Amino acid sequence: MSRSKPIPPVPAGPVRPGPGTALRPVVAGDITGGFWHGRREVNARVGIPQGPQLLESAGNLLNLRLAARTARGTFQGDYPFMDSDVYKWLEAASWQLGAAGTPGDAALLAEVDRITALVTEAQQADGYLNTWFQVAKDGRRYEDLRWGHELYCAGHLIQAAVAHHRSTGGKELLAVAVRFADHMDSVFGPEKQIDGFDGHPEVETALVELYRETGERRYLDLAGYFVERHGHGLLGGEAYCQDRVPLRVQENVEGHAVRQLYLLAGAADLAAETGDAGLLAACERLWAAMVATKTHLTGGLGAHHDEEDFGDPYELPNERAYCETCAAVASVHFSWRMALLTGEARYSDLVERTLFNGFLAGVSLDGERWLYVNPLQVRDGHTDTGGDQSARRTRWFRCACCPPNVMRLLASLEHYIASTDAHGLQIHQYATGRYTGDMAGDPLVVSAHTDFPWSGTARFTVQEGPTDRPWTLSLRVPQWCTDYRVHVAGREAAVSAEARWLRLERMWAPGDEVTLELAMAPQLVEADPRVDAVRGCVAIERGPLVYCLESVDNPGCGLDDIVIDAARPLTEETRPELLGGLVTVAARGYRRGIADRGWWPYRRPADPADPAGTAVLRTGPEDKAAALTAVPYYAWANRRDGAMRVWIPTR
Ligand code: FUB
Ligand code: ZN
Repeated sequence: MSRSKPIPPVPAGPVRPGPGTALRPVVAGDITGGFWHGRREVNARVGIPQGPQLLESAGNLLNLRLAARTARGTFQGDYPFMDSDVYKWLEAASWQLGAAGTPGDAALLAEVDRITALVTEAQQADGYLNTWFQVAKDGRRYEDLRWGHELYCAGHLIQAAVAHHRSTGGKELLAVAVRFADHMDSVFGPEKQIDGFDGHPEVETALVELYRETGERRYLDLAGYFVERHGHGLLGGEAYCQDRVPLRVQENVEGHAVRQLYLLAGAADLAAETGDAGLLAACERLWAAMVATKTHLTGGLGAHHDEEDFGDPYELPNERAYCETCAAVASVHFSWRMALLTGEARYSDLVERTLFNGFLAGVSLDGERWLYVNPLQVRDGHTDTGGDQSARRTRWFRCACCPPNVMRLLASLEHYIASTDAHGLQIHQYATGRYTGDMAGDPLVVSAHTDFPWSGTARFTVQEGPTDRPWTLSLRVPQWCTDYRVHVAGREAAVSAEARWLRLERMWAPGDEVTLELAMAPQLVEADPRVDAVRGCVAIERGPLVYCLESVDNPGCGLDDIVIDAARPLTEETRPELLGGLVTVAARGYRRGIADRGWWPYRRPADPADPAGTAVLRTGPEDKAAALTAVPYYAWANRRDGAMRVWIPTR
């Protein structure tokens, strides 16, 4: 494949909203260096290329051949959504083909073409496509909307097709997606064969994007129909599949976390296209309630292993935290749409926190092993049951939804960094690269150079833009940052953040430079006191990174016995040789000497006036001072198995 890469006239990434949003994605983005470039390089070199072989050995590709009747055998895998892994991989590979570093990757393009052909052959004449129902269920379609995942898979197919079309100009996969969408449109609707929706949302956001790609209004209407049919008991009324209550009146997020978040992403897309204020208000309300009451420090979402769902407000366990990697991906999708819709910085704060912590922990540093669940603690003496929900990294899963989800987000990450509007360009995330906005037809090109998250300094250079009128470069001040300085052309600029956006409105010329310095000393944070699981504990953060203790760095006693001395300062150390290069944080604390309690572990408090020992750090004669070493959470579980904890007791 030989392609030049002219600047596309419209945003080339996963979300291309119409005129109804406050902000628009940049028309082109390119991460050229620094932290995220490193993670994306591993994804491009190791993560994505291993996909076809893994999909072959797990049977996903054979299922397509069986559906096409070009092979003989029985359905492979345990789940009706095996096809979705193929589609997510196709989406990841397509974004990768569109990324600036990889045009002309002939081997990857050949794999995409080969697998696209398998998908095309498996599709039925009327547009239907789901290998589970075609092969294992004798073609009995739509008999189990609650669990069948047919439209969920269709959603992933559509997103792959849009990515393929936007990145490569290829129309084959888009044609498959359009045929399936037309089929769905002929079957689903109030007056049609089936009045219902899929128990796993995903098709809603995908159909809106297909509308954006093709201009076909029926897809937007179908997405709207699906969103509105949730919550009326059509699938039995369970929160699990978002059927207990309509989104418009729902008070807090509930049920299966990934399902909830994909549905909200679709609702935000709909609000963007239709201007539906009620739907936007529901999205804002649910996002705020989720963040205030159901979000782990890492941005992880989903408290329960049982049903992979949200817990009650403030029910945020550590060692049993579910925090599925897919939920982190879905959260980024939802929050980014909300950032574009409203222009508010808080949505990009959550994107940042999730990307650097709850999301990135999902893939090993070498790109070969994965976590499906992302706990905040693994106890000393942990017995791991293995399997998909293991707290140990795994090569692939029986339910392999998370790995290709990580691949597709990393491969499209450049589209989540910056946005543009009629006034200029906004930087949401700090990543070395080049971002091209479109200010009412005028290209704006700004490059960024930063060592973030290791340092809080980012330098921006105007590369291109109108010189005959002022425009605004906006920089987000992250939620964790309380102190910052800005220099424009080497001179300190007196600028204060409004709603955490620094607005630099100037007559800019190519070559103009802005330097932002965000103070990012390590700090301790505590949780809302209603989070019982971590009462009396603190966690270490530095900039956007949440830190954790791992037993490999803290030998000599179990992590369950460690107490941090919160009054002592934290210090940091740059460790280029450790885990790909990172900054560690050191704290002082104690290894708690536990007095013998006899056979019964419970007893009356030593001080009835202060039963939990909350007043001061108490050290007993048997306690030993300890130096504690913390590493970024995203890097945990990349060495030998052991204990880990994010939240550390203070007494
Ligand atoms: O049901 C499809 C996917 O499998 C969900 O999104 C994940 O939570 C896992 O259950
Ligand atoms: Zn998953």
